[in-house]
Amino acid sequence: MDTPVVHRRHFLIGAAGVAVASTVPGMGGLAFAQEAIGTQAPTTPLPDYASWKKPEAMIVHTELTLETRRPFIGTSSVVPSNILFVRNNLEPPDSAIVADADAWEVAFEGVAQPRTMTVRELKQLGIATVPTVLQCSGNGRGLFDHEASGSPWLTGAAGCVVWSGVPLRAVVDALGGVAEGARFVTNTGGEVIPEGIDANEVLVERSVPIENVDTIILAWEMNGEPVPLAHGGPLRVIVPGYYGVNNVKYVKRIAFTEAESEADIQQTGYRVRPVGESGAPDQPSMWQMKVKSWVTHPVVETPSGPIQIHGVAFGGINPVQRVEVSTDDGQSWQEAQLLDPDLGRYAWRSFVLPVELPSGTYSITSRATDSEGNVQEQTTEPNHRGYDYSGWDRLAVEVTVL
Ligand SMILES: Nc1nc2c(c(=O)[nH]1)N[C@H]1C(S)=C(S)[C@@H](COP(=O)(O)O)O[C@H]1N2
Ligand SMILES: [Mo]
Repeated sequence: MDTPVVHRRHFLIGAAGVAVASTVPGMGGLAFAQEAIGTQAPTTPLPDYASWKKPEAMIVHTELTLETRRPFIGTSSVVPSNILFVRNNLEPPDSAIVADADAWEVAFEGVAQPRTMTVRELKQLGIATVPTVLQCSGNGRGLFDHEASGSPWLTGAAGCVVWSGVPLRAVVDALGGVAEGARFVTNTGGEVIPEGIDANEVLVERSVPIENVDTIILAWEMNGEPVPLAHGGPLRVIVPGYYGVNNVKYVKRIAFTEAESEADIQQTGYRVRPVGESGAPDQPSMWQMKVKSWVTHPVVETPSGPIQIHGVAFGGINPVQRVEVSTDDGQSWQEAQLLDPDLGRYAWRSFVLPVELPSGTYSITSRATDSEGNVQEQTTEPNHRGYDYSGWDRLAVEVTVL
């Protein structure tokens, strides 16, 4: 794609600027977004395990956190693997594990006949294909005013991906069913835990409610190829509609448990609470995602005349029902058209609104509604860790129509 020039804007000059200022106290988030959505040359090289990504499409926050630049998201629903974001809590395992992917072993516990199975054996039990939105809990963290620790993701810690693998239900049936009393599916990542630290502090082990047993798949294929190491190959848990962290990569243990995992990432991490409070197990866990959408084109500037405003929308566990677009900072809204294909309730849906805009500066944003009538929020109240900014106010883009 062409490389748009990123212009610094003077937020208080002009009518649109005033309107933005009224909904963006401090304006830090939006100003930051304006700089980072552009396609300026990358300054930090890609880490080795993700060197196959398209550098110009990625913001490299750290070696373990790579974000997709906003305008690189297209309208054909599926995000190509080479621009999909990456988020690791720990160093990924050695790439040798994907060289012989079928030999990877997973321990199944909390079933009538517990045992270890290889990917080769799992491939004999069944196959399902599910498009899902993979979104980090911290997507949008950079749009909050408070300085929550963690990567200041904008919109690009999310992507719609097609997964293939075995339905967990088929595995459970083959192993005699779930043990009595189980309330959670607890999945453990296959990273090597560094010596000398308490495993619970770093272990990537997440529990989700057992109801998900009928939608979870254990995926060995992503967008038509074996799941790459960066995205959790040889085998990854996919919990449709749930935040990224629940989609455990290089899964080595799947247990039906009475209690949630003891790991910090479950007990105190990924808990939604007011700014300044510590995480605790009685706070909401980052499980089901919220209804959300954002514009992906135009995002910086565009010629005047006919403009196809487009973006993506999803409803977590519910399908998207409608998307509205505003070009005047939320004062008026127009119904956008949802584009085909509809890849199902867990996928995102592209939308488009054709408009004609005279030269000037516009605050453009979108607002999605899901099939249950849940409407994307106008603003997201700060939460301590800066989880999932979904407000259409700060997801707006300031676009100069030339
Ligand atoms: N084993 C393991 N699984 C993991 C993680 C991890 O660090 N280790 N990170 C989680 C988080 S926080 C997110 S957002 C997603 C990111 O998936 P991706 O790197 O394929 O984009 O993986 C999740 N699964
Ligand atoms: Mo995440």
